[in-house]
Amino acid sequence: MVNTTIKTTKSQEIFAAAQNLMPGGVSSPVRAFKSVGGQPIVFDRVNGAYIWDVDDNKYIDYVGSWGPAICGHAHPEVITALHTALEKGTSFGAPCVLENVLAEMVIDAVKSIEMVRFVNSGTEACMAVLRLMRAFTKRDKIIKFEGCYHGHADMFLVKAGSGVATLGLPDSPGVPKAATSDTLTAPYNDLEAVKALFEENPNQIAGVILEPVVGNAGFITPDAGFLEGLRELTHEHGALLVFDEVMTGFRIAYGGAQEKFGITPDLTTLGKIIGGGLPVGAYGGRRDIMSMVAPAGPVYQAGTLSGNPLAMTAGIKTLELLQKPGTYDSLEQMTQKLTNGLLKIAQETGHAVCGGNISAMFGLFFTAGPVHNYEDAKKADTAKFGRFHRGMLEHGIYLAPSQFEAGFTSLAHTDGDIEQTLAAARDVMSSL
Ligand code: KE4
Repeated sequence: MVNTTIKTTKSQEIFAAAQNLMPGGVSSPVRAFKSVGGQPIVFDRVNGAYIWDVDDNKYIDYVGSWGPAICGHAHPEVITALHTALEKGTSFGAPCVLENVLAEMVIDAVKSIEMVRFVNSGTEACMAVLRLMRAFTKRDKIIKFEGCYHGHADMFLVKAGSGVATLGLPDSPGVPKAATSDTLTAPYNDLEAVKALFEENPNQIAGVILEPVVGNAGFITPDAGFLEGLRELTHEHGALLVFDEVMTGFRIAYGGAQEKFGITPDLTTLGKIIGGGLPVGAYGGRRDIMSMVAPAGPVYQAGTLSGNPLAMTAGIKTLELLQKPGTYDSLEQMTQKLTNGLLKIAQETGHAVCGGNISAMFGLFFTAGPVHNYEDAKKADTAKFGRFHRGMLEHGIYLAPSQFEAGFTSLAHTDGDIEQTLAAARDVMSSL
């Protein structure tokens, strides 16, 4: 029992039972609060920027289901659209015009995407894009970056971020050497290391995959020239550049981080926001590459529920809402006010903290920084982060339960919410 001022009786009962039924009592590891201490709160309902737990405590939510809730949870227009779609059934397993609609919206939004394939999660999108990279280049090796997370497929569980970093797992048992022997890693923001890998593995590297803004080692932004350098290096060595925009897509900008930074990758993965809260992932890019995907080409990938009408409906409505003029300016201003406020309060209360935001994605490290890569991130005081997280929770503020995750704002957060959050942070940081 963790000393807490909020009533968590029902959460504790439900979570205790859950631990007998599901490993760790959760459907995804990071939810178990392992690295922040205490036990997770069990959600009852969400709406807009808020969560209510099963003990009827209310929280301002800065996780937003890890990204999808950028328009606010249970947006009335999304819910209404889903009710209408539900009348026509839930899953077809056959072509449906809604897939055309969402595909056109994604292709219009993300300039590098000429064709797209829908799947059911970011993990599936990254798995498929890896197979496609290898098929197109006829090379097997890939480069990923320490601390970046591309879902839980075997070949990516090498120095991965997110829950792997949160739990401090040395990668994962059950992953055969053969699955990761072609996965090369480099520190994020280290072009020299990437150049060396290309020189040591001539004509063997299919491509480089990265989070263009990292959200799975905490929030880490690309140094000036890093993304451009990767574009040049991959061109030079006949390799592909793949942006994993599962988290940054439609969050950093409507056209993703690639629009924000003016870089054109060859392939992109998407997820989270394009599903509007229902399970969707996608991969897309150059037509000459995507045309290799079955049944147009020989690269096999499939999925029972891919492109299902409910998920397409939620994604379509969410992107429509994001198209409203001024969306990203208001997300930037509000998130900047939050992040700058938190940094200022940390400074005034004597804590070494660094961080920042890009649009509706932000992060805070309990270390003086700067944080350019995963090694830097690991210098953060995770125990202090845990105390901060718990303190904020008791003040009704729900932050991602790990130092190695990012924070997410939404169009539903108000200035009052930001003020309330900063007041809570001042309280908590004063007694950390
Ligand atoms: P999913 O399979 O969880 O839909 O997507 C995997 C994935 C791929 N690429 C990036 C950049 C991602 O951020 C993710 C998933 N993000 C985590 C949050 N750090 C999902 C939360 C969780 O694992 O519970």
